[in-house]
Amino acid sequence: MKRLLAIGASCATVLGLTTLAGPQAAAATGCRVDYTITNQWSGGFQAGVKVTNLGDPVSGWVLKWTWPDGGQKVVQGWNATWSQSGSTASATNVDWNRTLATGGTTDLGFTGSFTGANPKPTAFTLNGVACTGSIGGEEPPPDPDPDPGPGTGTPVGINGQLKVCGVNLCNQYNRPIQLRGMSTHGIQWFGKCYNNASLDALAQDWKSDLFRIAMYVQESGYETDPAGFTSRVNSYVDMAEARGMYAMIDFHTLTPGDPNYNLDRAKTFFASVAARNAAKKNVIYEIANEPNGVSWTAIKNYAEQVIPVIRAADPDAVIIVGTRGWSSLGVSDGSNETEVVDNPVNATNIMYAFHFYAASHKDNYRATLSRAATKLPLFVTEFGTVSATGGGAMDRASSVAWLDLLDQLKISYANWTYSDANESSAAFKPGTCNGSDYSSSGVLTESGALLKSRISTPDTFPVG
Ligand code: IDC
Repeated sequence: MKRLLAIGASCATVLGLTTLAGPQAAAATGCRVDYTITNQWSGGFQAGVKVTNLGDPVSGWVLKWTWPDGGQKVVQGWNATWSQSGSTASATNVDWNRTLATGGTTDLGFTGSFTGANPKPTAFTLNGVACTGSIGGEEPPPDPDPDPGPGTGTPVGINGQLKVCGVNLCNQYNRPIQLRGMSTHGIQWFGKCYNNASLDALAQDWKSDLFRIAMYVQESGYETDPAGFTSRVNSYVDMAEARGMYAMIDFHTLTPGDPNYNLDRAKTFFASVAARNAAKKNVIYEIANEPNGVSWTAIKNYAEQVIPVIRAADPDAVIIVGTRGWSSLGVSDGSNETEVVDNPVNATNIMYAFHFYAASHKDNYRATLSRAATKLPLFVTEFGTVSATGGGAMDRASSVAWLDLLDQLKISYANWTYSDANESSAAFKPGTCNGSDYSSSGVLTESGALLKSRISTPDTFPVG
């Protein structure tokens, strides 16, 4: 309201019509559209369309534009329902991106056909209002009395040191929260993707709460250079901290599947990173990514040896324990959560990992998670929108069902991967990390666009 009054005072003529109806009826409107042609071939092209709502929050929207030379047609689009009438294209929200907060963005895209020169559209409307990149056609004056109030600030600034309370992840006020964020790919391969520009985009543009640092142990990872990988992990922790994000240190065991194979390495590594980062509030430890081909008893035994090493240096951090069958709570091995419920790790302030890949893991995995969430503190430290190989087509319906379920249960998550790997689970198109643009919609894959639109919605962290 403060902002509306300020605009009314400075540009009464622009808002003259609406202010006549009384200040309470004068909804602020405004939008910005960034349209990027990301690929073009003979007669066809692909474009990314980033929509930013600059006005009051909207619940339901239609974006329209008219092609300047009438030569283009939308062939297939995503993240909206698309149609075209004559030379006017329309994109209508789908259910999960219906709400756009003030400053909220959503990334859409489509493939199209064209004849002629394929000029970009220059005029866009959102719910009938011209998208001029400002509110009501004018830049608002700066707020003379900015009042951040509760609920603003960075995720770590608001929530502080985390702890497990009951089955929830809780903040410094002992209130349950959900963290939403992204996982790196293997840092031994994709180090070029983790730099100041990409971390800025993750914190500011994606509004991510969490940065998971996937440090493979095998596959040219930690075992080849323990000191080098330890120091890289620490520098990523610092980069996340500088931007107010939580950092999850993932000891990314995968093959071999028995975490005890790496027990000595885990003790050495965690003793070092826990001592170095003990005073920080933003660190979460994940001690074994995906145990596989191994019993729950063996995993529990590993956890009960590694956890005390971390606790000795950093007594209050949350620690996450992987579960049987690639962190499926045993489901991928034909078991279920009861083996953990009946025989939990003997430690406090811990959570259990649950992983899924939306195109491979559906209703029976969702049922397990829902059931287990009433009994165990769970953290989805890794999931993909695609198949368990990390590739194949994105399964949008299953991914949205999963994300809705996680939101409903307030289960925190990190998506695989914030990288430009040449596989459909990656958020960026191949080659993105060779450049410096991590923000425009044109660099996102279909999975990246979905995740960015989900993660960047405002957090509702409870305070006090
Ligand atoms: C995959 C990567 C792929 C890499 C492979 C082996 O996406 O590029 O070649 O690992 O290192 C997991 C694992 C995660 C996998 C991912 C997709 O935690 O390391 O990454 N996945 O297969 N569990 C289930 C799926």
